[in-house]
Amino acid sequence: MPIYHRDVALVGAQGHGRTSLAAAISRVVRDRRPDLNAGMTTFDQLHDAPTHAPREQGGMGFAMSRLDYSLPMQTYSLFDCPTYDDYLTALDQDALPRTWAILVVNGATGPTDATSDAFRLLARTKTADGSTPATPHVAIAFTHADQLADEGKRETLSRQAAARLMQLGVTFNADRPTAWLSPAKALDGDMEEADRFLGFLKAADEFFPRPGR
Ligand SMILES: Nc1nc2c(ncn2[C@@H]2O[C@H](COP(=O)(O)OP(=O)(O)O)[C@@H](O)[C@H]2O)c(=O)[nH]1
Ligand SMILES: [Mg+2]
Repeated sequence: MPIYHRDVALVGAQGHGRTSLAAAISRVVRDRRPDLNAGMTTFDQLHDAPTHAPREQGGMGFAMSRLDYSLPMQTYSLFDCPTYDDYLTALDQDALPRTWAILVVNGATGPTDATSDAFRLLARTKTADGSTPATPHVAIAFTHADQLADEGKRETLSRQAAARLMQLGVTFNADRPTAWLSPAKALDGDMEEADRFLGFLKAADEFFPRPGR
């Protein structure tokens, strides 16, 4: 059976849960598919992606948190993207048109201007020939789901996030993968939460075009 690879960029405002989401995904896939993920970096080995530009830190080396994992039919490289544009140099520029982005939004507080700024960094990147804007395929993950159960309020925040993406030129389909997740619960080993994570990843895989086709 063919195996497809996806690069997945986690983008979002500082403090909205990117690192927690990456850690939770690593726990879920390792727990559920240990056969496919025997040698993976585990959630407790992940380091927090830096937020400030290296040049502001006196030339300190560039660092980005990356997690490789597998699910049936797919391998993934998940990038916990810092909220500054230097991280883009570490992504494969040719791969950007097929990069799958997860916009991470704190579900307790909603999207902010920093959410838009973080996404804009990715969306404005050019492909190798310098001409085509590489607008990635984007799913939306609301974190802190344990802190906001009210369906009406969730609906309002979803609309706000959709409006921000539309302002950035990303067309918004009603069936775009959107999930309310609690990385905190997934990291505690909550089984229902793990199912929700896997459902979200599966929905995104089915929604976005397969690479190489
Ligand atoms: N209650 C709750 N807190 C969370 C959840 N996910 C993340 N957090 C907390 O939110 C804060 C910011 O998360 P972090 O992953 O560091 O954000 P980042 O800056 O985007 O990487 C941390 O204190 C996390 O523990 C969640 O699902 N529920
Ligand atoms: Mg972080």
